[in-house]
Amino acid sequence: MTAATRTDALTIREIRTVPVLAPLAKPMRTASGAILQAPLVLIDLLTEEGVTGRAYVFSYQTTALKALDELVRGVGATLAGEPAVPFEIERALRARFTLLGGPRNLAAYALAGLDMAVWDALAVARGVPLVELLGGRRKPLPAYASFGMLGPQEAAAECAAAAEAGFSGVKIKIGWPTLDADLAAVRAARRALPDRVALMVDFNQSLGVAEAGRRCRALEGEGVYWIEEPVRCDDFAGHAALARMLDVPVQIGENFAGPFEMQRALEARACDFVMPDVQQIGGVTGWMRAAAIAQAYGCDCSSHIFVEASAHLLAVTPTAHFLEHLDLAGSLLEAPLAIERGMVEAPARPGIGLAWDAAAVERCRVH
Ligand code: SMN
Ligand code: MG
Repeated sequence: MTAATRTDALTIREIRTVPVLAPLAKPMRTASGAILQAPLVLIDLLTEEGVTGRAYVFSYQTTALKALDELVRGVGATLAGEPAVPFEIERALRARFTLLGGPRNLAAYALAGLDMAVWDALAVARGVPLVELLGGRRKPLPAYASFGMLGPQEAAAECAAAAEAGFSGVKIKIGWPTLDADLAAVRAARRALPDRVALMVDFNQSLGVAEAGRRCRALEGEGVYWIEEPVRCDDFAGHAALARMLDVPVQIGENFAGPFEMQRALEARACDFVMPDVQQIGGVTGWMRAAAIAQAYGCDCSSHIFVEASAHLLAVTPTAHFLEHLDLAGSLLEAPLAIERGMVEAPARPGIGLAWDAAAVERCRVH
């Protein structure tokens, strides 16, 4: 069979979306707002060849869900009849937003979701898991259990259960009204965890630089593995000042708006670790560029939510660190991502491996 007759080439026919409010296993309180359920846009990318690519995007705020759904459908409609070629699609779609200074926020999320769906379709057409299409192989990845803001008793209980389940890391969110309350939660969590289990903390951008310095210095010596987003996510100078001052590593990245922002953060020495989010960083295409940048800086790279795609992408990330196990879409899937003794491995199914549970989707659909 010559290259010209290969059937792998796909032509996009239609984008279908379903806006949903997915229940979370546990509502998640952060110092910058609570997430009680996950507003998601489920994406089906249909091709002329009968292959369907699937992905989802997350609008964070329920009030933004319909706008994101409209954006995915509106931008997606311009792809009808186009070849399913991620790099060409990225170039064409980004060009549409140049006058806006490039796709940002919801527009960027929509493009990232379409990018993930195209890559999924390509892998499904070849009958291989996404990680293999990207040149890697499925492999077990260390995951950490990710929780919201928990009081001392609840933190101790959740940490003990996570350690029992085999997790090698646990993250709790802090940024309580007082440093004492932060320390009480951290110490309760640390006491409940064996030394082998890493304890991460996440301020969710809730502090000014001076208060962050005070609180982060107080966390030194408390057995914390990383301190995440102590100040505003785009304050690279502020994070760099903290990173210089602290022994505990500073972690940022879930809000990097594309791989170039990661490069600017690393060039500013704003962090010791990075954790891009596959939606915010620009889908599979953006992730692969970010992974190369993390490697160039020798920076350990973890993931942020989007557990299914992250299980594939971290397996082809040279400086792969931890997978964040915070499952937003599992309640809508026929087969949620499996986790075994704190380790996650991408499923052997073609593509990312997403199959919607139709009944669950209908129950959660937002009309
Ligand atoms: C987080 C923020 C927003 C949505 C989900 C999770 C959090 C994290 O910052 O790192 O898990
Ligand atoms: Mg975070």
